[in-house]
Amino acid sequence: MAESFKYSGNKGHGGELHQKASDEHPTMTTAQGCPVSDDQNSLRAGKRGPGLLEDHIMREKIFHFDHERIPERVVHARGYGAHGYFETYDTLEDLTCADIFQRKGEKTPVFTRFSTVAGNKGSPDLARDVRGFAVKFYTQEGNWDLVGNNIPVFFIQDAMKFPDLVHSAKAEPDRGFPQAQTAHDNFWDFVSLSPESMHMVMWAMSDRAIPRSLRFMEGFGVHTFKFINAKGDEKYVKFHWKPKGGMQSVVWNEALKLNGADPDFHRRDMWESIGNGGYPEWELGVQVFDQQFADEFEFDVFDATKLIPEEQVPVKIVGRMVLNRVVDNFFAETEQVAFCTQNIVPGLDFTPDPLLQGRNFSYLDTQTKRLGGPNFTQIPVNAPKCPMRHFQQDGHMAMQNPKGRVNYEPNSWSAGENNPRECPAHGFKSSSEQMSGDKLRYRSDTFSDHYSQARQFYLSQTEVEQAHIQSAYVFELSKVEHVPIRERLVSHLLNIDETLANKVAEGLGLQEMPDPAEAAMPTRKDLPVSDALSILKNAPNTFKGRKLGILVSDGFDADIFESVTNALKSEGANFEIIAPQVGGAKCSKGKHFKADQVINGGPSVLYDAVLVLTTEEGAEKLAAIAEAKDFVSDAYAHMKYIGYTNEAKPLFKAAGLDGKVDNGWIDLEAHSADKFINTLRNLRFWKR
Ligand code: HDD
Repeated sequence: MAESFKYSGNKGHGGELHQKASDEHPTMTTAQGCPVSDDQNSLRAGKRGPGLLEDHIMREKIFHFDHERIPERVVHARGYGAHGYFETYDTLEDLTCADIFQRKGEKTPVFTRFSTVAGNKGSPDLARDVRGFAVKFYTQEGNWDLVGNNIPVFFIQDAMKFPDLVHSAKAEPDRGFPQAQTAHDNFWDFVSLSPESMHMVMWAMSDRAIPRSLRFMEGFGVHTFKFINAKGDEKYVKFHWKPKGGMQSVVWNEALKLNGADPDFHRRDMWESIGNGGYPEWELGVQVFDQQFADEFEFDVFDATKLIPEEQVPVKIVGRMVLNRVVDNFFAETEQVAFCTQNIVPGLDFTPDPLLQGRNFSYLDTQTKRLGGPNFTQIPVNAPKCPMRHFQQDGHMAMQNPKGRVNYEPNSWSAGENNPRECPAHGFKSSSEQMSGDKLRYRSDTFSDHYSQARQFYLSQTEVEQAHIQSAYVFELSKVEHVPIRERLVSHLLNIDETLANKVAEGLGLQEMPDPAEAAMPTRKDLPVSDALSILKNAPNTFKGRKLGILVSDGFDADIFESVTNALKSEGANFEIIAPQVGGAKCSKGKHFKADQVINGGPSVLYDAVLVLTTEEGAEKLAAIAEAKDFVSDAYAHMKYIGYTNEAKPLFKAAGLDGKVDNGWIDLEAHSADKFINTLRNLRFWKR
């Protein structure tokens, strides 16, 4: 991906041309194609005189610059996209006539954008937040946008509440902060007054909201959709993305430090993974069920605050998505990509889920505003890759007006490429459903259980994960200034799990335990634990796609370095060298290695595990560098595996780690590189 680099000096004075067009550089022009002779100096009256309005070249350049920004997305402003393909594992023709699922092995191009929800475009990647997971499939029968999240449920049940939810989560309007954080009064005030949000809030307080990498998280279509086959048979379906690399998250203290060390941590990781050929991959799974299941299920399948446990309806894997190409231009593609939940294709349909119904208006509306008119569908990243034939025309930036005389129908002009007709046999058909009832604003009683699945989620976590949830609530609520809001939230937790409520109340130092919140329905205590809901119970047991940080100084052990880096390569893992100088260090055999990071630029939070290779003298020197001490003490505090040799001990001692050796430390003189990698496959030493 690296560009070739050649410095062509620009002295910037003397009125001469410094960067001439040549065989290597074509002539620069204006947007109108007029060749530019001088791009350094504006037109002026006299050598030291005022500028001239006549300077059409400067005016055009500055005018265009002034218009470079478009409105950022009102939510999911910060995102990162990549191209790839979806491969269908097998035909699903018995379930759906969607063209993308008809042929085994067929590859369909996709564009996928991941995002955080609350922060602005420039906010840090490791905010505690839901991650957007939006996929545009360019199928042969139109674009299908599966606009999901990395959490399978949503905060609210009705789209009517979306503006309130988002207003409450974003920076408070009078002060303009906090940025990219829900840890403030407005958010917790809103959710504590909206018991329907309690299930998703629980997910947001879990490790799901601080993924290690966008590559290591699941994705969900959230809503129940419909599959319709060629005979018109209907089934309900929920979509799941399962990361091939397994799930993995960071710990909160690590997230806070990562945001300082590398605010672009997730996008850089995506960029690097695609660049080095470690293509991120997910499998698409479907939970398919019929009306009878929907009628018998404990909850309403049209309620987006509920999920269907995988143990109840297994996820059938139907294909895989591989992201293998970064964008050519971030603005053109990642910024201008316009996802719309209304973009579905024959063989799929919506359900009456009131959140989905509202979304189907919102996305089209927002894209029109964001991208300036109805022709955003003609921007290459949004344009379908199958033929489009219709009589829509004109509008801002219309680039694909229909050719010829016909722009209406019915018409009596002869058939041809420019005279399409509707096709009852193959065209999109909405599923037929009987509707009746009064016109009313109403929340169905079947949507009233707000706590049972929150409880099920919490109880399905490992102890480590439960502890993370407890401290996440304490952290967030401790940033809330108004004690009654804290208490109100704890009153909901009492309806979910008493131990959790007590831990949070204790962590907050609440003076008095509130009464449990009034509940529309009692919490069900009979829902079984669902292991699929835990990250740690589904640990991937691999170090593939992960990164080891190797802290070295002059004289570091060449043999250990070589055997570890070879073992990493066979695992499909990466490493970076961190040294006192970015120029690098010499190994014990005298060979010089360039460093990837200088110590204060490569803190251990950037890595999944660390290795320290130094000499005793080197360790003494490292012991005097604050960032080197942080490197190892943070790795220890974040439950990371630490590879070392005895020479490094002075550094560990200076970092306060004397006597702290546990099974998460691997002595590379006593153990082979293979044993080291084998241990790293556990990803963290949680027992610490
Ligand atoms: Fe949304 C963007 C996901 C509810 C209105 N949403 C947006 C994106 C994702 C989601 C991933 C970013 C797409 C991209 O990368 O460009 N949103 C969801 C999920 C929801 C959800 C999974 C619940 C199941 N959203 C939701 C509701 C509404 C919106 C209920 C409005 C009533 N969402 C929007 C939006 C955005 C958006 C305002 C902002 C920018 C954009 O659409 O393109 O229209």
